[in-house]
Amino acid sequence: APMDYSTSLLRLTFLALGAALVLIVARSAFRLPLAIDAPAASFLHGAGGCTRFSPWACRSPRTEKSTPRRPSHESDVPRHPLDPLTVTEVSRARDLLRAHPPFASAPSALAVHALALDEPDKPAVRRWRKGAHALPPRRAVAVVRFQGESHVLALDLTAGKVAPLPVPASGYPTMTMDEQTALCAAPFSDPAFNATIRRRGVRLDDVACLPISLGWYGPEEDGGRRLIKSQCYSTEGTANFYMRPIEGLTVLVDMDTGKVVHISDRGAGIPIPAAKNTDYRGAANDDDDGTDRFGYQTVRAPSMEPAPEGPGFQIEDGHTVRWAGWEFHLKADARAGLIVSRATVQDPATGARREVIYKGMASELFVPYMDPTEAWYFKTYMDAGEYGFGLQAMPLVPLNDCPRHARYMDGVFVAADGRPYVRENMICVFERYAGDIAWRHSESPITGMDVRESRPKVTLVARMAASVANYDYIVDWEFQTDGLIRIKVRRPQNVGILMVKGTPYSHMNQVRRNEEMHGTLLSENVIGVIHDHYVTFRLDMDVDGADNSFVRVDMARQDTAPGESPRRSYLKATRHVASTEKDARVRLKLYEPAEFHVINPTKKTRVGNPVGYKVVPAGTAGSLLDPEDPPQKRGAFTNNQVKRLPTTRVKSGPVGCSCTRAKGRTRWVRGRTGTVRSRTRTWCCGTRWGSTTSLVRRTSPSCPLCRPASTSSRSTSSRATPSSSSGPPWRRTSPSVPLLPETMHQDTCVLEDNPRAHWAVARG
Ligand SMILES: [Cu+2]
Repeated sequence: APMDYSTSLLRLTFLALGAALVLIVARSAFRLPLAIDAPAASFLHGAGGCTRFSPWACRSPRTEKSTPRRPSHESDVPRHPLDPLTVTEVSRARDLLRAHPPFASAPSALAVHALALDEPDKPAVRRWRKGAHALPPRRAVAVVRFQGESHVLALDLTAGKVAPLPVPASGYPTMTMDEQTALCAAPFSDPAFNATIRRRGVRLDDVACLPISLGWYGPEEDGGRRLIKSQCYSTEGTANFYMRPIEGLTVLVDMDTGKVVHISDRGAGIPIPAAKNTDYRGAANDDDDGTDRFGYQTVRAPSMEPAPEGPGFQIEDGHTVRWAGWEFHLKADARAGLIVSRATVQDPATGARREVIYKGMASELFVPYMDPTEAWYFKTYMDAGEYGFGLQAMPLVPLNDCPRHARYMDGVFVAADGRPYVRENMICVFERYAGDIAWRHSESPITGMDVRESRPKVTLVARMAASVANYDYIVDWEFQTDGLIRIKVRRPQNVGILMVKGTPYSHMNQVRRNEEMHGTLLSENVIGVIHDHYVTFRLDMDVDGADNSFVRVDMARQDTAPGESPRRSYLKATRHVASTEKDARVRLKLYEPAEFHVINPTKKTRVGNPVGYKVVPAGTAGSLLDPEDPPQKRGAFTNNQVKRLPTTRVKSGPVGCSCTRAKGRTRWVRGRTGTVRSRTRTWCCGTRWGSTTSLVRRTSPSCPLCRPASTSSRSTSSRATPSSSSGPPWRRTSPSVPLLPETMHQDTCVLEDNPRAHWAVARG
């Protein structure tokens, strides 16, 4: 039960204050500044510095005092070509936008939906060396709305130039947080809405509404307007208001005007589920003295003290992470959440630094619900493109979300009014040790050798957690000492907070035989609706250089010839280098297994195989929807579990895609002044980032992983090095991989996996 609409602000508010007084609480929590147009420079200080668009991003004086180590964002400067826009740069971009002719006439009417670094071209980034080269010119791409129109603009922050870029043909930009928050209040401005709430015997103060993206279902639903649907819940008696839907009540709102367009009210006979036993807060089970009502032992994370010399990793210049031979650039992104770039690893045999991934990130999350009825059919969320995966990532909770020795990284994002704000502690980096063994071997007495080798499994994790309405996604990028990178997407709890449907039924004995419920009766008056979660990753692999090929290794039965062998059959691997995009569109089949390798055909291992990485989809699923079903057309990137895209498509700018309400096909453009090429057709969102997509099952414990396709003899020998030699032995393994030859230019791998609907169980 995931979903995503929503305003994290509301959730925070509910968590902090319990239910109640949504509007009033929300309004006061905004800490409205005296003047919206106060100088941006003061944005970090005091209540007056908070913009009304970033209520949770404001730093309270208390927070500042408790984190004196934190570098000042106001004086931060970019130090790497891929560093995200700084506070100063965002402010600069804002000034440029507001002075740009179309917007200068009414700058306060300008809404910034996205503003991000326009990354320099890959060759320039790969060439760049700290200290030896100046930073490439800093550029940005902005997606804005102004007087009912979308605009995409290229900003040259150094030269102070603004140039318009082509605007996607369909769809709208990611909603701003400000919009998502304001939309929660929109229904209350409509007397008919208030009347129907009262008719149900619900207090308006107890009602919380969430903006739910619409998808795209044809022009008759579109009308050229930026629309959204709002559905509401009763917060009475529980923080888990998601369990108390006011079913069948759907409010269509025009996002540009904030006005209610239409109200569909078909659920009058459906009771609001009871609040009893729905509260997930720990304190809800406590007695007055703070102990658990039933005497359950409270389990706390064991403390894991860093070594006296400090944690085993360093973060240099704010974004460059180094650990156990690994080095990568890490940053927060409003849309993708976190982005790992320029991941390289040191070869234990030669000491040389070897490239692995140029850029990797979540490109889209697609969550279609499987209920075609009026109040549910449109629930086909794109959590990244519509809501902003990074925008929804809340500050991590030290010691509970990340262990004691973790270090934290902030996100600098842009509010709708163009001002920068800081999302503190959005990413954490830490060494993980969970008691597992990375490698071991003991000799048996048979050989007479006294060998007992064992290395603890210590990994490095970069983590974020996005709270998209009721749903919390934890994304871990985990780096191993043997060269493996594992991307995990999890929800933290087996029993999460569900997006449920109200029903008149309180027991299965009331349900007619063969009645289609589109889900499971979880509790009295509550149905958990079947749905999918697809998380798509784009992995732009640069294994030992940018010249990589995508190889599919098909495994099939080979029959022996009569008399050839006592065996009648064996498994034979056949390698195909993808030469077209179609070649690298993978649909996984259990009895037609395959492996997926990204190789560098120009670089060979000692025995002559090309080096490469294997991309391993873990926990996969394929969409069962009709390919012509509107949600599936939008989410067509889920048609394949692994997909390679041509290099040319990898050039997509960071913010050029308009996902909200986009039709199946949309367009994106490269966002760079002077290099704007013709528009390229591609699927929105999933492949927007170009190259690869991996669909990950959100509910599986671990998802896709990239790892060496196999172990080279060199790495094996290094593993066998006695631990008494210099340095931690478990850090000496090789990422090199033997693979097959071939040529072809491509960029990435991918994987995917996704989930069939999960049937959740409600508490109570
Ligand atoms: Cu779910």
